[in-house]
Amino acid sequence: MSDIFKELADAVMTQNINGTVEKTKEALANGTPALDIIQKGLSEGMKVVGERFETGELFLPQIMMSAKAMSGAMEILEPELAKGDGSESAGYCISFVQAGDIHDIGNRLVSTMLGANGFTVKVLGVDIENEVVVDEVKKAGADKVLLVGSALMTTSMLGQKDLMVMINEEGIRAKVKCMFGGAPVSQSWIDEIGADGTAENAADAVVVAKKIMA
Ligand code: HCB
Repeated sequence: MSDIFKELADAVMTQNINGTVEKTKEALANGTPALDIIQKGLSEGMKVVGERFETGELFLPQIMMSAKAMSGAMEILEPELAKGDGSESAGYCISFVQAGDIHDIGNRLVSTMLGANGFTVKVLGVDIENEVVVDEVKKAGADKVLLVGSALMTTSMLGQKDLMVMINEEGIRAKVKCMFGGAPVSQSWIDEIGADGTAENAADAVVVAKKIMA
């Protein structure tokens, strides 16, 4: 890992809110691409935070501080990511975080990247019930709609399975493509619930979304 990426990861890992923002500004000023700052720096730090939480080395207040640090950096980075490539419309998406789940950092990032790459994105936010998602699909004028759902917990992930059942029962499966992601989501889960794809990170999400919607 290069020095600046390590410094960014360290700032998140040590809950250094001001330091994370300062390092992010410094990296941008030095010409580091916004997406690299996130994927090679900040997200790597957040991964370690998650692991240390799991092993009991860190506690919830510390994760909250790390999340605050990363969110502060994202406020600076999102306008950079949103600049876009000027491409023609790639389709209509509805993005949301599953009911019971308030983890929004990854979903925001994926939504911003999709918007920057030609998708029209309706962002529903966190803790969204499946009924709301289905209503939004019905309200959408588009012939084809991409659902971009996130779940960061094994519990909220189960809601994705229920959503697939609901979409089938409502008779709208033909117009809906489903891309789900978040740490616990795997390709085997996607296959099991009959969704259309998953992605490891925001850059990958753009590739997968374009493929699914082509
Ligand atoms: Co939270 N939390 N948390 N948490 N949290 C996790 C998710 C655990 C895995 C930590 C652990 O135990 N190792 C764990 C879940 C365990 C499980 O279910 N297996 C957990 C837990 C248990 C909890 C609480 C229950 C803790 C408690 O209260 N006792 C609680 C739940 C609250 C709730 O949702 N009801 C909680 C709370 C919090 C906060 C508030 C402190 C904070 C969230 C702040 C926020 O989002 N505004 C938080 C955080 C930060 C985390 C970790 C450390 C990092 C998550 C994160 O932001 N990652 C996380 C550990 C982990 O994920 N391994 C931990 C960085 C982003 C950039 O990555 O994976 O979200 P991402 O998104 C990627 C990727 O997945 C993909 O692209 C994104 C961008 O690259 N992607 C998609 C995401 N969505 C996609 C959709 C698509 O269609 C395609 C791709």
